Amino acid sequence: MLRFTTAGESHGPSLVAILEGMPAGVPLLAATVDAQLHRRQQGYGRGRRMQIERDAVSFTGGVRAGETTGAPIAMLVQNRDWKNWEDVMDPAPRADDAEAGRRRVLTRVRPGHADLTGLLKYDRTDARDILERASARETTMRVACGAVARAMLAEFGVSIGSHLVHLGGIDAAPPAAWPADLAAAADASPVRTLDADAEARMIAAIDAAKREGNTLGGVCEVVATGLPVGLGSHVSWDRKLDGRIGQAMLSIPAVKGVEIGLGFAAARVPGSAVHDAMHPDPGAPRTGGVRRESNRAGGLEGGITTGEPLVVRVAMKPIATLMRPLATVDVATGAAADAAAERSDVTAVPAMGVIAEAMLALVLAQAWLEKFGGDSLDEVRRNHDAYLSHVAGRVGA
Ligand code: EPS
Repeated sequence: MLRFTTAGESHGPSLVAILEGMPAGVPLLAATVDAQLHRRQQGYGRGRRMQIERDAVSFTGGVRAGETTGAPIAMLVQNRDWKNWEDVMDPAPRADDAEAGRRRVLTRVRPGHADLTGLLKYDRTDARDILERASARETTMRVACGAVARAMLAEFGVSIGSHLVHLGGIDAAPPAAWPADLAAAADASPVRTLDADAEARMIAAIDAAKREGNTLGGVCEVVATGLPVGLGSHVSWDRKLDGRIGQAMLSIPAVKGVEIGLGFAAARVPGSAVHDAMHPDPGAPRTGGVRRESNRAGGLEGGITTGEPLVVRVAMKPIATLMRPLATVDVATGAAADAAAERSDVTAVPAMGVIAEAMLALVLAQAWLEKFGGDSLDEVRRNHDAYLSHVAGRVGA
């Protein structure tokens, strides 16, 4: 079972993750992880924090001489901003704890953030205890774990990319075809869109939102190619791959919607305009010797991969920290107040695409190891190759 957990606060000393269940023998360099961490730090509309951080991973377990050993993979990323927050975030009690200003206590809870719900649930008086962990800074370690999952999947020719298709009311024109390296093509744009015309309008919209003290949401499309038919299962609710992808995506901070294939649009048209007609295609083992006329299903039927590209769209609401704040309640006094305005981003939708890629990589690597599981990469490869050659002879054989 592939599983991971993360820990660490946005302005604490460091972020950590443990990824358990990776087979031995997966080639893995810190630079491979760092390349993904760097991608997550980009995107027009980020705040000053991203100029402070230079996220770089240290392996502290599970990797030796450039390969995984099969042991839990332990990873650490330092927060460079920690040096500015040591007094505020010190794990030890301090004599000046009572000085609210010095401790950056937050009580004017932000609508749309975890500030109030978390503070009440965990019975804290300072929402900083909540927001430091609710911060999307945590996604750094998801991207680190996702980079390891991608490294394993890449051994089998699976590749994952994303691009931004909507930002703050502006649609990008859908590309005629996805570029061969979708991730790299999108990374060339400051908002990670493939539509140069929309890019200019999106940048102008981000500038306008910043002037107005506002924030913007958007939608990214995530695509995985090179998958075989047969990951996931139809037999139980919690093994259906679409459900697992939905959960993974909705766990990303501020993500409010997920679509697979046609998604919501499938509800508005008849079945003949939704389902993908099939034709014999004996030379295509990944799709079970079948070719589909279209891929409206987005690469999943019955909770199982079809072998067509897996297509997921992920919608993010605007960030909750507004420089021109909404009305709220000060939980220290009970009085009406303006919400706190902390340093933040105008938009992080371009980065969300990179995070969604990582989450998809983790779900797919988990399903991959369930299907082809082994303790070494070679064992996984033998299981995978034997399955594909079996499937190649199935339809019409
Ligand atoms: C975040 C607020 C900003 C973002 C941060 C998420 O940080 P700060 O409060 O330090 O200005 O930059 O995102 C990251 C640090 C990151 O690495 O993505 C928030 O409140 O969620």
